[in-house]
Amino acid sequence: MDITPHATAAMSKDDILRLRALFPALQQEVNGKPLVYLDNGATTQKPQCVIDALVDYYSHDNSNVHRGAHTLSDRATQQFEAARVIVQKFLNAAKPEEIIWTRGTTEAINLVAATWGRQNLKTGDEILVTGMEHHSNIVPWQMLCEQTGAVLKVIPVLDNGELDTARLPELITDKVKFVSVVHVSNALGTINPVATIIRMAHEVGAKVLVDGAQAVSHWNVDVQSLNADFYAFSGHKLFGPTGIGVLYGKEALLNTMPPYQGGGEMIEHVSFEKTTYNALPYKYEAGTPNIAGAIGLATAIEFLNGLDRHAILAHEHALMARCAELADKIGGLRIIGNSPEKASVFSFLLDGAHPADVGTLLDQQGIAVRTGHHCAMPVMDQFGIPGTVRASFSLYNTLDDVDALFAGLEKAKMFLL
Ligand code: 7TS
Repeated sequence: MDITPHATAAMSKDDILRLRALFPALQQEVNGKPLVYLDNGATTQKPQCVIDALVDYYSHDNSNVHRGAHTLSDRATQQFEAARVIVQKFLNAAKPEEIIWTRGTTEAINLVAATWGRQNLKTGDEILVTGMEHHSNIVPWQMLCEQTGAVLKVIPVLDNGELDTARLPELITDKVKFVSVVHVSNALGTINPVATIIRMAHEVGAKVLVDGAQAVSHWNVDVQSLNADFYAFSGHKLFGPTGIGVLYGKEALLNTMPPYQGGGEMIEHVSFEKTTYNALPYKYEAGTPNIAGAIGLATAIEFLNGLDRHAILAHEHALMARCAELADKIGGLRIIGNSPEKASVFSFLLDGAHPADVGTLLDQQGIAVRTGHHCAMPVMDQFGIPGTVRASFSLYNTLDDVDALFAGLEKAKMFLL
């Protein structure tokens, strides 16, 4: 999907309010004020259809998958595998076998580090990440470096929050065996040029994982046109349940990698002498999976498929434009992350105020934001700050929510400054 913002008209306020009405958690007061939920980067709220899918599954079909000789198990298995196909189509993966269920983005990245990484890396090989990664795309690679003697290298971030792409040719050398890069930064909102990075990495024979945790909720990602080797995301940031996520991997790669965890489901035959492993995708899915979670995530994707995602993206850009306009007017606000390619993440500091205090004062007014380092300490260090206040917007946020945020900040300033 074309992610340039101006392709389509944004949604009308009535459209947004109709959408918002489908999310029960948004229809409440917090601290005596209507909830303004601006913490979508942490997790999105769930539409009623997703909640109903979970209740329906547990009320009627609850059973273990792929093993029961009975009707409920058949029903659960069919829904679980249908969910996999829905995710496959959502990412435009070539086959359902390329979709591995995980607990989330974190587990998906750890899976690749522990399997492909341990199998393929040796002393002196390089792994490349960006300076704006979430800890879940740093620490698994550091652990792998300790185990293999590989070296972690970093693509620097410019002061405006953009990736320093001028450094790519000197960094992507034939020492680099793996590149793991965030599609959209959760702390800055920066959209990274992942297609370019993938192309350059492939030219030196490296494999690439894209951390899509903050991307898939904003536009349709096509893993084949990106030519990503691996793509990871979490269901809960995509209007689905917590505890379910996805690792996409190219079939040929997944077939050559060793399994991740051992246990039931991932085996073909077990004896004390030798165990053989199941075919894809089950080879990577040891143990009873999060069946309800997979069904809930598929319901969330079908919900999204029923919406005009271009119009939603244009709407999210309109919210960010309003933020920029109001940020200019309020004194002493410093935006952290001004990349020209940016998703609907508004990270900032108020001069002289600690982010945690700003967050508390906003919460007292019913406005939910996240404060702190956002699990991205290295990029905070680069900006020389301990953290930010982050408002992250989603399809159900209105321009009124942005106005409420800035009115809330004006009030907070009266207490703090
Ligand atoms: N990668 C990115 C870019 C993220 O934003 C997050 C979560 C993760 C990975 C990890 O996802 P998980 O579902 O496995 O935990 N980011 C955030 C955030 O910004 N606020 O809370 C969680």
